Amino acid sequence: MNVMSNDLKTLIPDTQKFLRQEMKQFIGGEWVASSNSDSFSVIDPSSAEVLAQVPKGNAEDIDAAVQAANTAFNDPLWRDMPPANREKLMHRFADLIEGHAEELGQLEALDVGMPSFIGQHVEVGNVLDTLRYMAGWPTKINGRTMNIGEPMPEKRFFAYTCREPVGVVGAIVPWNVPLMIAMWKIAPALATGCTIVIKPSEVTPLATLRLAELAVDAGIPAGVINVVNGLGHEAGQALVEHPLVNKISFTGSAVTGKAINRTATETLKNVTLELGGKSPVILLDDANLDKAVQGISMGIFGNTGQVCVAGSRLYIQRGIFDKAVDRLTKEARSLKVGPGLHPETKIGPLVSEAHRDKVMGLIEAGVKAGGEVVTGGSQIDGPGYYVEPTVLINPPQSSQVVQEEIFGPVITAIPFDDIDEAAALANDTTYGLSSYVWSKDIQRVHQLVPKIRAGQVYVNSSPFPHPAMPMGGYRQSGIGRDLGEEAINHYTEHKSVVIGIN
Ligand code: TXE
Repeated sequence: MNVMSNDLKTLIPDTQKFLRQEMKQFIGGEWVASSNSDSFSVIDPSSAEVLAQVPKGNAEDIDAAVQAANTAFNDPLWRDMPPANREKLMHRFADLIEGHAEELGQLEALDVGMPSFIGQHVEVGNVLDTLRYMAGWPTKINGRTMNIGEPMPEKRFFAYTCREPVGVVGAIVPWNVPLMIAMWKIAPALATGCTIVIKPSEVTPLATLRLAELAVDAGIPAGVINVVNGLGHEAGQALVEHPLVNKISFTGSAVTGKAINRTATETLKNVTLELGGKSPVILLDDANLDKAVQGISMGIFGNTGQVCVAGSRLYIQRGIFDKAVDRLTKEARSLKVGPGLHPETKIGPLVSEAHRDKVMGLIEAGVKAGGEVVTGGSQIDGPGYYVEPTVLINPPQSSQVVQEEIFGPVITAIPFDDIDEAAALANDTTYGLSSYVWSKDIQRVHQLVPKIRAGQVYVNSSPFPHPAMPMGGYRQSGIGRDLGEEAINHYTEHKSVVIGIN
């Protein structure tokens, strides 16, 4: 075993057993062979070795899954289930996931490359928090009675609104935190009485398949959660086109999000898009530098920077620029890079060779544009797809490395003089997903927060998606919101009922 590769002998028996089974589609509550014999390989990014062969589903498989989801949606067993029973099922599902947290964490470590400790405790932790938070909603989704007066002479009315599930949801999920993002779409679907067909990323499908199996073990009726593996332009496209799918919830790149939005227009689907970001971090000169450096480091190097809310553009008030860069450099150098299953690993490999090459290309473009690498900047030789945590100072604000989402362990640092300049630099991007402010001065914080055009502002904190807080972006970071009450709204239709009573 290469020291930079996962040692599969350290996997727990449950994970080994799951990896040995033949991967199929999960449709109507059972494993189903794909309509064709094509498959793709799932690769361990720490070793470039094949972990599993997964069927390459097509429009026929998507149709079978959508039909199963539509049947389950119209089945009184699910449709008329009392909200408290739905809540109970969701808690049972969460308890079962909790019992399998180590297995799921290991699958994420193998598939994505993240440290298995993070997979088990941070990612699966968020999966559980999301499911349990959303389990509180079924009993609280209500309409209103409306006083519409007497709009016609001598005719009286009783009027109310009610909320109904939007129907069959198509969820298209990326590879960076696959299980967590799948649950951001599954949990509101369960809470509102929708059914769902998930198309995981072809790069990281394993843990999502295991999750669907656990849902059935928890008693969630067959057909409520279905998983079809396949490529984006085949299975993904077929899901977006399918006339029985009422809503698409997508997380991924802005380019694909725009294409999906165009396709979904044909059948006028309800669409939620959570796209990329290029999130600014504003470090003011009064901040607690120890805490700020740790938080900034976690916010860009966590999950090897493959996080949509990664704080990738650091703006430092000029007086503390050198000191802050020096501290961040030391912090970056202290992070242990290695395979996900190794207990000391803090930073895993990037998810694929193609993605590693994209990240390296952007670092090189940043240097060509005038940026200076103060630490990192290189890939690490070996079979895995490793890139050193990288700090790049003073690239031009207009350069590709500052404007384009890198999705890797790379942070740029640029000085500013006052908060108006900081806000202008922060907003100088096509994105608007997340943002970060580090300062102890509450007045300056409150002056800055309203100036920032982004769906989230974290003050004196690295990012953590809380299930009660809506998650999504301004501008080209997306449409709509995952999580929170906003997600419940996106998964329900509002019906107005007006009854003449005389
Ligand atoms: O994303 P895609 P990719 C960003 C990040 C990354 C870049 C490219 O910058 O480097 O996107 O990653 C499915 N119809 N983010 O190429 O293409 C695809 O199969 C329907 C940010 O992996 O967006 C996968 O399941 N579906 C992001 C999913 O879309 C299609 C997370 C995401 O793939 C499709 C991931 C189509 N035509 C990448 N084409 C975030 N917001 O967190 C592809 N797919």
